[in-house]
Amino acid sequence: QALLDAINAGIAPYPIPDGRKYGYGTAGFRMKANLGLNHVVYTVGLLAAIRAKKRNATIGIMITASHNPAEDNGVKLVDPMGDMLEQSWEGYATVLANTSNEEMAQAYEHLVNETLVDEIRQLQDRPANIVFGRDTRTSGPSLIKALKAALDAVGATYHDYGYLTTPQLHYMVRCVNTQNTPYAFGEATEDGYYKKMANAFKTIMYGRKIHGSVTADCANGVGGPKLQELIKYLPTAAEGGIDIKVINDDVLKPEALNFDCGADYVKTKQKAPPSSKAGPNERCCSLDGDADRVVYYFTDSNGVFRLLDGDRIATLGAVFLAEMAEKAGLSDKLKIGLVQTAYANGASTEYVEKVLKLPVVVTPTGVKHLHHAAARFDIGVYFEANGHGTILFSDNATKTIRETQPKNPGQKHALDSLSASIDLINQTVGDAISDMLFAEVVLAHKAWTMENWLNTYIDLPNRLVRVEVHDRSIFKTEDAERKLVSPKGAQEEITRLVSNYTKGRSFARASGTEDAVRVYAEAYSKHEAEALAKHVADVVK
Ligand code: NG1
Ligand code: ZN
Repeated sequence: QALLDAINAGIAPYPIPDGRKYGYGTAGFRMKANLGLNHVVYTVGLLAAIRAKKRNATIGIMITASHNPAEDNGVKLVDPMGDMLEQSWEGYATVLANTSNEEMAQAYEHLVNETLVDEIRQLQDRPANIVFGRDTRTSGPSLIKALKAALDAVGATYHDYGYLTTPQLHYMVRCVNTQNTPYAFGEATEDGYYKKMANAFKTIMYGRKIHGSVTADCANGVGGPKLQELIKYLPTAAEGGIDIKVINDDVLKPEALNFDCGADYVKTKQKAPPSSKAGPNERCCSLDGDADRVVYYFTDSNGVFRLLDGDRIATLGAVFLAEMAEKAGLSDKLKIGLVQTAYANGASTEYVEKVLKLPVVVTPTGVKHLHHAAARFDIGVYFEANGHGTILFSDNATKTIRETQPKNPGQKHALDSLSASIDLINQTVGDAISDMLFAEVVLAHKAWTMENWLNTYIDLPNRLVRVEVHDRSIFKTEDAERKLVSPKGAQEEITRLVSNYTKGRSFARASGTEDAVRVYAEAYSKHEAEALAKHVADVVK
């Protein structure tokens, strides 16, 4: 009863504003921070404690709203290996968030009984340990206060990391939970994170040189100060390292966050942030507000803006890893594959299958689907076109790479590069800073300019349109969202339209984050891609 009283007392300052409904979506809870998010965060604290007992491990909580406007915020849970919360628990999170203050203690007790049903006594007595971090939004501190109130109420132990990027928090969770095991991931400190990455970078760069500088737009988010910190650990250009020009790293002006800058701006607007001073052919990249997404771009000699999105980073990574695996003599032992969604440009898929001769798996939209599919390869490369992605190395791959004895210097270099890649890449989740360093390393290895990278294949012209519909729930898909099974007859109509276009491909699906249906179309020419998109949009309207 003391516990239940504590829960009730703790949540008293955080009622649900009238009529609010919350849902744990693809990226956790996300909304305007002043619409009762502290209530939601409190319930997430309660759930995290239950989850920690259930898994007998440390659970992570990240407070961020990524690329959303400055007045938004959000919260998500991180499972023990640094992966996203298991899907079956998203429903519990939603139920608890929508519980009124009066019923909170009861709901908590009910959830404990339901989820810790197996060996309820032992599990209840287990300690619950939680780690958390937040981005730079001004609503952060008050949300952390609500979170701590929940954790104190249920007697959980916790560590507050303060400011972290989302992928840094994922890294910490995995480090804490793998300490003193054969799978130790690293030291669970920021210093440990930077050292691991910088050491891997130095190994993989041995004997190579990065040409020119890279301008990194940090969306005026938490990635700015963190990237500045990492730079202190990296060799400078003069020392054979890297020249990173950090821009948009102002975290003191809250309203500047994600405003006219950042990965989402660049990808959606298809242009460089106005603040960028980079000249023609200069390498640029943009992170998003919590630094889990990155896209590259440059302006070519004709002044045309060129975007190198997640598809391009994925193929770049695959080229490099396949080449290193071959040089290491491990091509037969390591099954390398790429995971994409239906939004990946058809030319990238063809390039991977026909030129690189690697398998491509297509999954539904949403990072967790891609992540799981990638885990089935020895080396699984996955990226969404928007720049969120990473590369997974299986235990078998890690062991094979680390235990193979090189027979000549070439093989040794390849093995060292693969081994360092395992450490350079944040395998828990997409990490803009880590992905950026990896892309830089690969470009240096191949001595590729931005033009070279762009010319590996030519994107098919494409068009993405958002269609407002009366009820998007009637749009049901199969085959990784590429075919509609409902409404009846729609797919036949789309298939017929597509057959009229050279290299035509199109699909429609309900968005998981907005109240709309998205139609994607690509074809041989820009004109055709646009016409196809328009016709398919007419079918779903
Ligand atoms: P929806 O709204 O379900 O299409 C969008 C993005 C995804 C992903 C999620 C956020 C497109 C076409 N879709 O999903 O790639 O980033 O938001 O998790 O860009
Ligand atoms: Zn993000």
